[in-house]
Amino acid sequence: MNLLQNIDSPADLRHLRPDQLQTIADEIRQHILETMSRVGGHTGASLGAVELAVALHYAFDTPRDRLVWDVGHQAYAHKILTGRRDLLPTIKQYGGLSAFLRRDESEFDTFGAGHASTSISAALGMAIARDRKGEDHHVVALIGDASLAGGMAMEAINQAGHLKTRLIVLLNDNEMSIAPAVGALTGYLNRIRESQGYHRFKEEVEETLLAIPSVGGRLHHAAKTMKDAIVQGLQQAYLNLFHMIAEFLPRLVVMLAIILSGLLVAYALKYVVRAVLRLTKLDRLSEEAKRLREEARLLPPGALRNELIRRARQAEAGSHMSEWLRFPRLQSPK
Ligand SMILES: Cc1ncc(C[n+]2csc(CCOP(=O)(O)OP(=O)(O)O)c2C)c(N)n1
Ligand SMILES: [Mg+2]
Repeated sequence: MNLLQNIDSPADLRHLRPDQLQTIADEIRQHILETMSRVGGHTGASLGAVELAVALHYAFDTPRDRLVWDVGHQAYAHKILTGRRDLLPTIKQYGGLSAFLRRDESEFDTFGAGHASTSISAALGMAIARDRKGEDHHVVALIGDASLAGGMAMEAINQAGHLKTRLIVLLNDNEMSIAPAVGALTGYLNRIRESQGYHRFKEEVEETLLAIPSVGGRLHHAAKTMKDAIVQGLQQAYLNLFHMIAEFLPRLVVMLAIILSGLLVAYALKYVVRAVLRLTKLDRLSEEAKRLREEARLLPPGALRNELIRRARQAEAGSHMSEWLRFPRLQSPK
């Protein structure tokens, strides 16, 4: 209890560096285990909420910001951090600390609970009062996964969403109630949790690395540094890409416009050339028709003359303007 013995209030806790918080959490856990093994009490739920209590008292300005615990049986770390560290052995005993939260026991106990599912409702009331008084502190409700399924919690969520009051609700989802949690909401929470497969995977990798004797901590640190570097590198690459796009986009648009208009001009030219060629061919065919008619006129009536006249007509038909100026794709099938 090296660090913890100097923590008499959350204000003391907030003087620590973030890297000291895990030590504090470990010392609190040790204190709870040692004490409860002697005097008895709610051990499991409280052991599961040690880091949560440390983080909340560190992040929020308690008691100005209001923390509202649900049931209260998981708040031993909260009691230890809020000036009741040395009284913990008196818990659940006559004249001693309550096993739950009591407003007359500490100004940090904002709501005396014992029943489950009350925290959001109580916190909502506090948030509404805060707004009416023109104050600006935070109100944070902490609720367990089983208590969240209680009717009162549902009513409070419904009302809080309706009023849109500024309120923080934290779900302490330990997949546990008095017995393993069941029900539709538990199923829903499980589905959300499973969809966070990446976080699970990350936790498992971290746990595996940390479990390796002696070098585990360093391996974990190295892996984290490497992951952070990759993430940072990717973020930088994305940023560079966006910068490049922002810089080159106008030029790209101009280039595309030039290419597009070039294509259009080439396409138009193609048809001009084709039309010129056709007109030339038209002239040639009408010359041919004239020549054939001339030759046919010199011949006596008969098969050969008829053949020449037929070819001359063909050439005349071919030289017809409307026929030859029509572009091939627009021609109706014959
Ligand atoms: C109205 C009411 N019903 C039942 C209980 C009994 N009870 C005590 S703790 C608890 C469930 C707590 O589970 P959870 O909210 O997930 O918190 P955890 O213990 O996991 O931290 C229940 C139902 C109660 N305290 N109040
Ligand atoms: Mg639970």
